[in-house]
Amino acid sequence: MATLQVDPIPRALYSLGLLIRELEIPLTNPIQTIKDLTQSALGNINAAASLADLEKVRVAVLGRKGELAGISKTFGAMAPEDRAKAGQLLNEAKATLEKSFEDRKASLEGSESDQRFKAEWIDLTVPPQGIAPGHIHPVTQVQDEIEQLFISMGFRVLDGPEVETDYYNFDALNIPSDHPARDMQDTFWMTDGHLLRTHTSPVQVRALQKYGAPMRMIAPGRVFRNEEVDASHEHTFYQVEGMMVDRDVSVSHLIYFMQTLLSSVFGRKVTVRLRPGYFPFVEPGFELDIQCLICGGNGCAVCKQSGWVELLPCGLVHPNVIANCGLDPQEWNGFAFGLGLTRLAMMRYAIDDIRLLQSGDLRFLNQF
Ligand code: FA5
Repeated sequence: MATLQVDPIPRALYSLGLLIRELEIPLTNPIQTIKDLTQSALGNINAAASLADLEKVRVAVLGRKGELAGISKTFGAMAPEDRAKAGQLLNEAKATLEKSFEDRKASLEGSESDQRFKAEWIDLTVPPQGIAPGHIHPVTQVQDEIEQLFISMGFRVLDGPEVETDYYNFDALNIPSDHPARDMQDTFWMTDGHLLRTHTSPVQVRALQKYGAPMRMIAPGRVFRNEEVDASHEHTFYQVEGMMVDRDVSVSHLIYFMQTLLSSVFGRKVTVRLRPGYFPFVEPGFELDIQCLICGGNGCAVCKQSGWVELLPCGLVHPNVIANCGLDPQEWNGFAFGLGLTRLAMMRYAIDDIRLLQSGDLRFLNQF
């Protein structure tokens, strides 16, 4: 144990006759302590294996309450000339340690990012594993084909709102509110008086009002009906509206386009029948049925044992609709159709239950 000589006791204290004591303060030599501490701290800095370890060393040695700060507190008890020497040494030690700390930090940062880089390294040339590519839904596949076909024949593809007004879904299509035909399509009404469109026919009116005549357009889209679901009926399904308005359009134009549509989608002969049908927005109106391709016409759940599936109702646009769109029915006429797109996809791919199409069942969807 070293003995530290304290400053001479002021004369005044002698004269006052106060108790004179010889102070003995147990203290290791601070200069030696600084040297020892510097050596061991340098060792610890170099031995730090991570940035976190290094930070611990820094706080223990160089921190505000660290060992160097602790030593400096003992300087007050030193002789002034020793104090100056110790102070200088302390500053040198601090500078040495700080530099060594920064060097070690830079090297650790480098190696840690090297390690991370190695750990996170990705070989971009490795072929992907277990990725199941998606594919186009069968209804969308048929829709895409129909769009391409009609575009090639000079039709434009239009869209319309799924939430419709009473006016566009019914009134403008010659179905006033007291008309019994409103009951043909069970409607989802909204509390504000709007409705979910029951068919794509409102787009006929919107198109003619917006673009006028002559007009060739199709409008694929989703429609909604509040009805019982079975093998061939959904509450939500797809239709493609089609319309051509010009001068002197006749039923033969209509039949030509229907034939072109069906032979393009099926790529082979399919049996259809045309029979009279009633829709207030066409006159004359027809039902075009296809012989059921699920059972070959023998009768099944899809065709309700009839051998026929209602697919493509159509007709010549009613003069009242032409007039409701602001056109002169004496000058303009046309044909319109409302293809059951979901049912067409069923026939095309021999799907025997319409509910599969929106089931989200991957065992079903992955077949396409
Ligand atoms: C209409 O919706 C008329 N707007 C079609 C039309 C347009 C006629 C232009 C004349 C001129 P319909 O309600 O029959 O008509 O429906 C048309 C087609 O949609 C049907 O032939 C059928 O293929 C399909 N369809 C009707 N209800 C359902 C349903 N619940 N689920 C699946 N498909 C349906």
